Amino acid sequence: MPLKKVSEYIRRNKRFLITTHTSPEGDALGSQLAFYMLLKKMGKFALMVNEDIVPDEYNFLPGANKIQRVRKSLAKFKFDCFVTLDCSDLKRCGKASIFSINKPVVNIDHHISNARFADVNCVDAKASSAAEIVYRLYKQLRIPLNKDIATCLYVGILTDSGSFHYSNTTSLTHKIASHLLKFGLDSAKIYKKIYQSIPFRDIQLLTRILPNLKVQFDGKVAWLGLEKSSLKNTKISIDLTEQILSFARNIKDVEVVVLFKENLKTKNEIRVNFRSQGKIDVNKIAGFFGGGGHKTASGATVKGSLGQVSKKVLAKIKESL
Ligand SMILES: [Mn+2]
Repeated sequence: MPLKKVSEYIRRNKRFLITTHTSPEGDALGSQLAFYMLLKKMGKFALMVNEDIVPDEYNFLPGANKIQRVRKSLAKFKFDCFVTLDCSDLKRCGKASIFSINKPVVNIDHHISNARFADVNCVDAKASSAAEIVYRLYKQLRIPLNKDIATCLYVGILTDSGSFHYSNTTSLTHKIASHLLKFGLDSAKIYKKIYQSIPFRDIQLLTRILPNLKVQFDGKVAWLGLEKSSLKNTKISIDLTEQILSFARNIKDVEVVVLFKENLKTKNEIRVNFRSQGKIDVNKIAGFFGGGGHKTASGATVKGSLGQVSKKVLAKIKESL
């Protein structure tokens, strides 16, 4: 992984546009903000531009208010380099990808399915998170950390490691987290802000959805189909997908969890999210349907109705059980 090459790129250029994937979560925002602060510390000019807003539970992240939404007027802005964080391909950054046209692109990521779409690809599928790679960049460039930077990096690692319980959690993950906590972070408070701030109405919505959860293939697969009508006129502030998946993951003997969700914007299109306990490579299964991600967490967007897509995908999963 060419950390050195990225470091050279940073040293050589002055003005950067930094983005991450659509529907950003902890690692997307944590790595983006920490990378932004790295550039600032080096006296560079940088702009953070995302397609989507920062979700409420991540608003406490230092610098979150500096993230801008994609808009036309930004086209006037002059920059030398386009950087993506936590994106497995250029499409994942949504509308922000228009800024990559005719610019050198740097890709900092940890998805095994990463398409190596950039001029400099800094991809390590063994890293727990994109934030972990940004942490290594700080080391490589000898830029000292502070409490704000440590908070962003910690949140990236915390969320992508499932609060240190997913199989991507290694002794190195804990070692880095340990170093970050030394900057006076309140880990209990951070956890509460991200995971224990669910509005009651969202819990009520969850209790209406969860009865549709099913298990199949000797209880090895848990899955749920979500129609768009069940979400219509509902304000949801939680990451519903993540909540359902992590709940179903706790079922005894379940190896794979799948969520099928009717796309709110596009007709006849289903977003499929996979989670695996480790035995089954869901990156491969998602890859079969044109998606990807990690071995234990992945996703794909598949054309068809809820019934058609779930049938096809469940049949594919059955093959790998
Ligand atoms: Mn990530």
